[in-house]
Amino acid sequence: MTITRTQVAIIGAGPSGLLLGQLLHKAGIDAVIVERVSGEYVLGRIRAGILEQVCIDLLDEAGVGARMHKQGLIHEGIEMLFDGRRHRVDLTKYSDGKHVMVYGQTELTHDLMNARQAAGLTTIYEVKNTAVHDFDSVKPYVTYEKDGLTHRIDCDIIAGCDGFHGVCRASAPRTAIKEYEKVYPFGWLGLLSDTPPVNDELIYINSERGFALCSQRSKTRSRYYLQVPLTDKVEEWTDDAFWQELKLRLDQQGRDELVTGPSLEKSIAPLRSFVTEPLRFGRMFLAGDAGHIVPPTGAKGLNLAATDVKYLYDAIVEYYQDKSEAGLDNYSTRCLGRIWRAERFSWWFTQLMHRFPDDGAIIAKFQSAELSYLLHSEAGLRTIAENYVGLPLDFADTAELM
Ligand code: RFL
Ligand code: PHB
Repeated sequence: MTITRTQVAIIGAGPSGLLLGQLLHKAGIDAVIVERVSGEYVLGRIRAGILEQVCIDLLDEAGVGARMHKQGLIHEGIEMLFDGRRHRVDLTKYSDGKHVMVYGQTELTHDLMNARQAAGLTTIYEVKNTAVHDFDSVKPYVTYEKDGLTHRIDCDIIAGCDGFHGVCRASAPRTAIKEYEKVYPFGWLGLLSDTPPVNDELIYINSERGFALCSQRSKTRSRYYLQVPLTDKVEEWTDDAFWQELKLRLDQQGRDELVTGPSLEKSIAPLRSFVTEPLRFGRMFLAGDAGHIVPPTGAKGLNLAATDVKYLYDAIVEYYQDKSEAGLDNYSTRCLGRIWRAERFSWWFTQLMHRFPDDGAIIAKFQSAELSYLLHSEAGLRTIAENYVGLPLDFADTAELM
């Protein structure tokens, strides 16, 4: 067995792990990342597309924001389509000047991978049987297998950035963990295509045939989603069937302007709300999807991951530079304040926009009435806008009020 030593062992090279690694590197703190799959596989997962300002700021702080600022698209509004009519939410007006950025998770991950490689930092891809040990002591360590050999990393801190199916949360003692979960009775079928987006801004659609979303990655690449039953198989959805169904959920303007083309990728994602409490187990800390999942309706998953990483990074720097554990002690509480608010918004927005199999016609009427109220009320527009662009970071400091 080989034994190496680092300060922070990071499990998972998704956006959370890579961003934490980059920030720690900038602060002169040594970290090693281990990842179960290959770098190409990580980049092949088509996921988030919308960054909040806190996420943009963090990427700048990590020194990887240049391409994002060049290629990302600033969006100051979203459109909501229901009862066959579109309504615009002016995000900037109703959030006191904020906006979001369209920049794919794939691109952001690519930027972080390149920066890590350029700095000569270690990421070990395609590891097997990762295990976390002795995190209830001050001498935790990680083991993994690579090319048939077992390796051990001794460290001070383990950062569990290994997503929803990772090993870190699963290794926390069952008596010390509480998990909250809601699984939704439908999924999102996503399609990526090199076609110009149907609209300059995203369109969130509540239609009698189910939810749909018109999103984008650039002026020439579109990302569309359809609510589908969980029993649907992606192989059964031809591109033609997808485009036809999307047209049926759009309005006439959308049908006229939609440009269709071959799919680059199609996949079905289940929808789930999930929170783990706490996020700290001795010297092991969960960040990003390892600790919580939101349904994608509010575009919050990646942004929440980024704020966890910021809080964890701040705490680790404080630990090494000031020899203080106060930040590590507060990590879970700080994160959970923000997480629960984003969970609430994502759940609320999901139930407002989707057709649930057991709901009768009256629920569709309630949804229309609520949307109509929200979109014709300054308070309603502000509620949507300030949540969508992301609540301020210091909201978390009011967690004790919850
Ligand atoms: P990830 O991206 O899942 O990365 C975790 C990494 O850990 C690795 N891993 C292991 N490595 C070593 N040993 C083990 N035992 C391991 N087990 C797992 C995995 O291989 C993986 O590489 O989690 P991370 O880094 O926390 O990032 C979270 C985000 O990926 C996620 O929250 C977002 O994609 C969610 N999301 C969205 N978020 C937004 O903020 N805005 C959006 O517009 C948005 N759209 C979306 C989304 C997620 C979606 N899906 C498919 C769930 C749209 C969709 C459709
Ligand atoms: C995306 O572009 O993938 C996307 C955008 C907004 C969402 C969810 C996903 O709410």
